[in-house]
Amino acid sequence: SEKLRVPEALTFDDVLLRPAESRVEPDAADVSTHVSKNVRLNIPILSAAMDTVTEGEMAVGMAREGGLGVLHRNMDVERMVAEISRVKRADELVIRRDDVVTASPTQTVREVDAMMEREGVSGAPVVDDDDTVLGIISGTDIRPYLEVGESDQVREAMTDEVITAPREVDARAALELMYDHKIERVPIVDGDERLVGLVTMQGILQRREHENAARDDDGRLRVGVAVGPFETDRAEAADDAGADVLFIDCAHAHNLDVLDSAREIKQSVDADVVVGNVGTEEAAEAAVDFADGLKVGIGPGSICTTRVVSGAGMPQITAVAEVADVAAPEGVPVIADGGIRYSGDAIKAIAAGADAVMLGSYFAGTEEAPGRVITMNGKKYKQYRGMGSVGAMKSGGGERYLKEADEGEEFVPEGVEAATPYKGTLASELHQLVGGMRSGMGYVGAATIPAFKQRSEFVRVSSAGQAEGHPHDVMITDEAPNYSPD
Ligand code: RVP
Repeated sequence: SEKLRVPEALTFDDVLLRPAESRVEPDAADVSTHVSKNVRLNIPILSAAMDTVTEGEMAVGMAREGGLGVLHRNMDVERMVAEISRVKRADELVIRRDDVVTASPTQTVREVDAMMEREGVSGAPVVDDDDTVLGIISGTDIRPYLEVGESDQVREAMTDEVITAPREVDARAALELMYDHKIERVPIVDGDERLVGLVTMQGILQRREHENAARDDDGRLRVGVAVGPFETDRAEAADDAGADVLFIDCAHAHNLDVLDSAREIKQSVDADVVVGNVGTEEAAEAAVDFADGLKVGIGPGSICTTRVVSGAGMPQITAVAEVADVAAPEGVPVIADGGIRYSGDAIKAIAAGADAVMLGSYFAGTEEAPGRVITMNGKKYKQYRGMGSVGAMKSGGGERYLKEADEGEEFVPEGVEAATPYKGTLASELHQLVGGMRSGMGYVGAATIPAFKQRSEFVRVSSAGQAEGHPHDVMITDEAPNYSPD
């Protein structure tokens, strides 16, 4: 029957990269990439918009390492704005007035000591009622007063010759001031000597530690935000709060109502708009004229049951390749979302045509992920659940699957609630992930992501070949940091 003359679709385990002549040392490979038309990252990695993967802490961690965290949308708009601000402010040179802990001249030394301890700061500008900077007080000023002069007022103990700087100060000038005057913080003031911010030595050093961070034009960390396909208000609020990239968060973006709405959202925001998920050439064609990026993945996710429940899906390597065939000639970046278990899968996705990859389960076990830590049989796990699972849909995620349940009615879920081994820090996971991807670039002989996409070729792997590729006929005695038999 004609109906059964069907095309083949492949996924990660079906293919391997063909090794090729190379002079590329993995460490020297440049892994920077575009995640959307106007946003570049220094590593081609995104963390998934899931309520057990990406909130502010994960997004800060991802951006500091050069990637992008995409905040999930199982939270109200107010909280979303707060999470965006948290990322945007994390590495700012100038701490804004509202976030600066200040002391008043009439507080007692004891009160200020307790306040600094509570707020986790080691010094504070002293300001009067209209925010005029009168002095600065630090642990060193306070120490001689502890016990004997504890009830003395701050104005007695503070240093009143304050070195301040104007708003326009840059990191180098601020550091020079600090070295010249042997101080650790410089209040930033307006023309009337009113406090508008604070620069600290610690803040400057912290920024230096993250040289590879993904930053916007103002030097703030980048952040992505998921918005529902029909949530224009959320999209506008995220845009106003400084989101760099909005991700239309839908399990089937080839739905024409979703595309109409996404098009409208694109028109009302400044941020880039990535449309997803798609998995076919036709879907890519329907969105490529307005999208700033296309996200690919219909059913590959580790916690996803879409293919089983609905009978629909596209094996991920084929899906990425189909979408990339349409998107690449138009200059629209492609993100491969879901199904990545190993660094080898991630670099295969890029060979298939993706510019960047998004992972959920890989990061859900890290400290930076929001999920609960669970102990089972003496081993630590973290909660990890699909956004289409009953639990996540109950807390608001149903719209991704274009589903709503009326009161008393049951959801038809397309995901499961699970646990994943607890893993330690995001930085060490990313080190393994990106390191493995660099190795892949070395085997193919490509020094950049665009060159790698061009140069890489696949070979098809049989199930015997697949078994050969994993450790076999041995008993693993020591766990490797980048391999676990599943
Ligand atoms: P993985 O990295 O394989 O854990 O997959 C993560 C991806 O799975 C997400 O980025 C999202 O596209 C998809 N997802 C999230 N929830 C569900 C579901 O409940 N079916 N799927």
